Amino acid sequence: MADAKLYLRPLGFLYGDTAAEAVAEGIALPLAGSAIAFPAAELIEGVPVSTERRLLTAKDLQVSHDAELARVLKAITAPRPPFAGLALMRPLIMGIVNVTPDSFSDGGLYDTTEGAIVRAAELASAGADIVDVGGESTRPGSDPVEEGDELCRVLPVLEGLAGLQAAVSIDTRKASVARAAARAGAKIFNDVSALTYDPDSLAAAAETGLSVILMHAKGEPKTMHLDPRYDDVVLEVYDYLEGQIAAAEAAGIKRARIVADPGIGFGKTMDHTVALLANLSLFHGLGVPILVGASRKRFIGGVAGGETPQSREPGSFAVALVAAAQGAQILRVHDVAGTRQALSVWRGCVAEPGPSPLAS
Ligand code: 7PJ
Repeated sequence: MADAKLYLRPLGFLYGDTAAEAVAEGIALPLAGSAIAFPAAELIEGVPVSTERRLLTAKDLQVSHDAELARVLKAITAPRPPFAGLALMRPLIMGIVNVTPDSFSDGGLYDTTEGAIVRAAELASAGADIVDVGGESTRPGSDPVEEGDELCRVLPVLEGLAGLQAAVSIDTRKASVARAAARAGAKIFNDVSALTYDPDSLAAAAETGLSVILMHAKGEPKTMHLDPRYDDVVLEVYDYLEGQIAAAEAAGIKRARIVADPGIGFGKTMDHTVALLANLSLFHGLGVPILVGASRKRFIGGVAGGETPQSREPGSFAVALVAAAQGAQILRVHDVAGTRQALSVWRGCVAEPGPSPLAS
């Protein structure tokens, strides 16, 4: 069965000089063209009838005559072109700017607009590579927002971000909002519905030239948390994203402009989320950069306690490292400075041999 569907999950990551040496020796392969290498991978085939999983070394992978395996391996190892003008050699940080009325303790629209602009500037100076501006809450249990209301919330903010030292992303499910955002200078259309909510979204992305983030969600925000079920959450989310990437390409959106996101918390239980994060490296087989947005989400409280979103910050840093260690290219977070510190210490320790970067 040379062309049956299969999945590869890179394992056993190496970093820094060790990774480069192992790749040069042919005993490991580069992950998405980055400085991370993997010496082995789990092969998953026969899904769903007779699913079989076995470990293969980098050598096994390279000598395989299976065309589908070679295709997936190429997708995993190939360098990723810059996304929205940003090189992907280290994890990028996307800072969250909410322009939803419940995000600020008091004040009307003017305060919210001003507050959001100030917040975006703070995040950029804290080192955010991207700021993600959203005017519709899509948290579990939330109601949809009218298009006009959403535009009124986000447009003045986007207009106030001209000249910001970070790429601007619009977090929306609506094509008209994305089109207006593009006119105001946004570079990224971040859609938690993977361009499926609004029938005009694929065309809007293609016509504006915006880069897109395609996120998996099961169900609608209002009800998605109630009883999500999957046979195999990891493979189902992968298949869904693969289909949406193909749909986006068919609509004229270049692959270099696409990022995939497993959609942490969107129609997933704590166990589903943990499975996705533990198997994140599998998603490199999609052949596009991976974004993870786990910051302050509910599952952190489920795993480790933490009733309020703010109290889940340490767990959020831990998830950022779990994702970065598997080569995730973009991390969507609330605390940009804290995430940067966590990533810098981690990178300093794993990627650069010699004296500890903490010693100075
Ligand atoms: C995500 C998002 C996410 C992407 C939100 C929250 C809910 N966009 N927008 N990925 N989450 N791409 O931040 O708690 O996980 S809104």
